[in-house]
Amino acid sequence: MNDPRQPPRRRSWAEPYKVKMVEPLRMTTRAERATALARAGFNTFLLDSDDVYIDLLTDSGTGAMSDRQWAGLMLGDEAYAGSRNFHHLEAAVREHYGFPHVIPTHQGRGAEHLLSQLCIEPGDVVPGNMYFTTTKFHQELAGGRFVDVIIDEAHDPESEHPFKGNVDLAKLRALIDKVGAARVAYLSLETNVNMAGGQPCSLKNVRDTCALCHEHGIKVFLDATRALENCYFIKMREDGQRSRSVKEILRELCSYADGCTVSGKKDCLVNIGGFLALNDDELADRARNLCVVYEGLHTYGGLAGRDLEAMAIGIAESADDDTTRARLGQVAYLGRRLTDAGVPIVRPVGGHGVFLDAARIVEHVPRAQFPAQALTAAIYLDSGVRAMERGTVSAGRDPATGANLIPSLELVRLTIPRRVYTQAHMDVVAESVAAVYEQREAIVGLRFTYEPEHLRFFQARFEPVEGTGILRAPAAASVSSDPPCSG
Ligand code: PLI
Repeated sequence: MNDPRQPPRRRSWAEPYKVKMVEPLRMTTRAERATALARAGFNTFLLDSDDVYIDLLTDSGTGAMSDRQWAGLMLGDEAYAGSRNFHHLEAAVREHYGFPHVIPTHQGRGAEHLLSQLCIEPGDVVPGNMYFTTTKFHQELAGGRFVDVIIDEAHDPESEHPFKGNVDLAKLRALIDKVGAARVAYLSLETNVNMAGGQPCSLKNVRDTCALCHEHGIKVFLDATRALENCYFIKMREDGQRSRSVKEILRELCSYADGCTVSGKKDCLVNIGGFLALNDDELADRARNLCVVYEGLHTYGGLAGRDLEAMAIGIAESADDDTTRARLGQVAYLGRRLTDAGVPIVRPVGGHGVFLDAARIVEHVPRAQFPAQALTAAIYLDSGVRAMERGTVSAGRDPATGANLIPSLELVRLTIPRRVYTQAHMDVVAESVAAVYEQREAIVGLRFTYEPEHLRFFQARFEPVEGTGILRAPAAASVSSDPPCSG
């Protein structure tokens, strides 16, 4: 019986699924990891996954599919044209996102490419709520210039603003006044803004932003890659939304926009796939036509029929309050453990990962020596946990001047794949990051030994600016983290 004089006891929650199949992981020694790190040029993208224990590089395409999705793979209709799986995907997108035209693409950047080529003229500006690497790249490839119109709080890792993904309407208005509406190709509105730490936009802000754009005849395209996760934050944080389902909120959110690009590898719970969805008939015809050139016929867009089926099923599974709650709950758990250990992270904890504030953690490493890249390498060395740099390396260079862009946020992303790791894995991650935090002063900066021309973070190679390891020698000798979960 509940005792009304006692405060209600906090009850644990658990995921709304259980494990049916496991994938063994290889444990490595610290010496093996040191060798692998040097071989990878201190870039975690260049590590072999066999050398990784817990892989938090990305939540993109790394999720676990359900038994229903695996069964769906067997129902693949591999016809070149008009596959029935395309119609299943089309129906799922229409039901959940509400856009009538659906063009599958091999992944999110395929949709970004089509949209950018169709809607951007050389010299146009494309405002958006913080850049994303591939999105901005395709906008620039089409001759556009990205302009950031996100609220200032998004650039402050310590601000507790509940909707750090919001567009600053004053910044957007000033930009339209300055360049003229005719030079604004469209507004690119990302949900759960990745580079800000997985931070959501409010429903009100999306409504107001779209209204302002439409007043000026400017279209709004969502990057709805993590829209469902954004909708759960709306449900929990926005006045009047608590009793609504994420499914209902998603329909309303999308109803304000003119279309969306989606990387299905996130919210849609598949290992490959994406789509472009549109309202406008004529634009959709042109997109279907361009799809044939770059992706494949407009009913498969570079995917197999089975991939389309898995994505259709994944959309419906993700649009479920319990699934999304468990997803965000696991990310929040890791965030809490790191906060308890005193590690500076982006606040509030976002949707798809916990972002370490590398600028504060390794403040002795200058930005020109890539502190977040160095911290990422040190975490891998400690425990075999693979994270990703989201700072100066990811920001790239100014296309006009060639100078390194120095973003306000210098972060390491611990990205949580969906439905893959347990709470015990999160404990190992938290303890490893806390151990590295304690030795942070021993971390040394990095310099390029190879810098690719485009999206350099994927393939760049580095070396330490002093010595040969990522930790100064005395600290490197004093630690032993073999095996990662001994004791
Ligand atoms: O990796 P793609 O091509 O399926 O999707 C590109 C893409 C578009 N928008 C957003 C917000 C993304 O996060 C995104 C890809 N993200 C990756 C790969 C990530 O690791 O975050």
